[in-house]
Amino acid sequence: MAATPVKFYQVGSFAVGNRLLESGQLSVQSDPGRTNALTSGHRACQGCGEALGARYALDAAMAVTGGRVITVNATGCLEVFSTPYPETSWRVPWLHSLFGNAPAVATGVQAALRAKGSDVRVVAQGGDGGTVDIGFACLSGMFERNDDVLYICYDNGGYMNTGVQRSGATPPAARTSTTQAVGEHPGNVFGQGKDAPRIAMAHEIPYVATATVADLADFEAKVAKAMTFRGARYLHVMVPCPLGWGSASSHTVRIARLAAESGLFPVFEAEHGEVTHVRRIRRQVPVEEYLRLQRRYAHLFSPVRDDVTIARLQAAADRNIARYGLLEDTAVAELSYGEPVVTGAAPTLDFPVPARDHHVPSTSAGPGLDLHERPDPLIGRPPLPGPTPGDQETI
Ligand SMILES: Cc1ncc(C[n+]2csc(CCOP(=O)(O)OP(=O)(O)O)c2C)c(N)n1
Ligand code: SF4
Ligand SMILES: [Mg+2]
Repeated sequence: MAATPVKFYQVGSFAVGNRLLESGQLSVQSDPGRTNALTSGHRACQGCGEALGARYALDAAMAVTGGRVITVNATGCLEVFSTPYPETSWRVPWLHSLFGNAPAVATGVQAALRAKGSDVRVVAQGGDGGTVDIGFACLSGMFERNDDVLYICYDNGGYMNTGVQRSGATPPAARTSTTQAVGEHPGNVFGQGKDAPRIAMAHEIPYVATATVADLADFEAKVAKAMTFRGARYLHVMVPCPLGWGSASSHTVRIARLAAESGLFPVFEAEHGEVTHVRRIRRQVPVEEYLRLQRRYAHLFSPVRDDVTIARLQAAADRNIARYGLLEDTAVAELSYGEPVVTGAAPTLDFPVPARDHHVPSTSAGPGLDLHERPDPLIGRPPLPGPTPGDQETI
């Protein structure tokens, strides 16, 4: 697909993909030749993390595949704000599925492409409700069959498009329209909900990663890396929603950063069920710094401070930090990156599909593009910023 020239109006700042950085650190978004996958004119709220995330994700996927991507989109804010019929803001081949069947539709698209002998890749995307709730059976099936699809979940912790109802990804204590801040335990309950990245890992698919819209270079790099794998891949992205979270639109990136730096949202990568990298936290911030910026947690601070609930949330963050080693500098185990252990004989299939445990380092950039050996995922571009030493560790 032809690239759309992008005009940059800001100068002298680090905005628009940090384009004033050294060439070796530039991101896809800093390139005026990028696809501009989700262009202007859509109707997302100001400061929508989902719009920001989708633009970066698809531009990165297009860049690494040479523009050979078809996108499948579940129903939700991303679909609704981008495609009010007969208009669209998508500059990529884009297909709207139902609320709950994006993984199945993506599987079908991929099967059709395979039957035609096409090397076009498939990226499916949806909100947390469409992913962890109504679409979960389809997603689990897609994982279990190891279909060659990258699925991206934009997690804003609720059914935002229909009025901020609770989803299986709504965090504890958060107020939504169906978990009101009333009663003995106001807001969403503790002890429920789904940890989708860990459930995806339990399927032992080739690649699972989490990211936030606060670290877009990391997010771009993970999308690009995901496209070097064949088989099912899952990216779970934290995308603040100013409307649903009751936050300032200017705080979207700040809140996403605090989610990661508090430990409430662990940022990591996993291959074939094993964690391979974590995004280290330079300075752990108390969860309170994250909570206070959002009115969905206002009941924790007013009319009286709820120390018990705040402590429970802090404990959840501390547990993540311990579980993923987000602060520790000791490498637990040196995994052989990209070299999964294969056990048992592969089943006989009547059509050729990539073996479950086989990482095929080939994209339309040509054979041999292997990010594990060559951390330069973007075709014809300077390499993406790599992890800062000491910031991201192999464990
Ligand atoms: C079968 C079905 N049930 C309900 C709906 C209404 N519906 C559309 S989008 C949506 C919520 C989407 O939530 P999520 O997937 O988290 O995406 P978000 O809007 O938060 O980005 C709902 C309930 C629908 N379209 N189809
Ligand atoms: S309601 Fe939330 S997710 Fe939907 S467009 Fe607005 S900010 Fe984005
Ligand atoms: Mg949602």
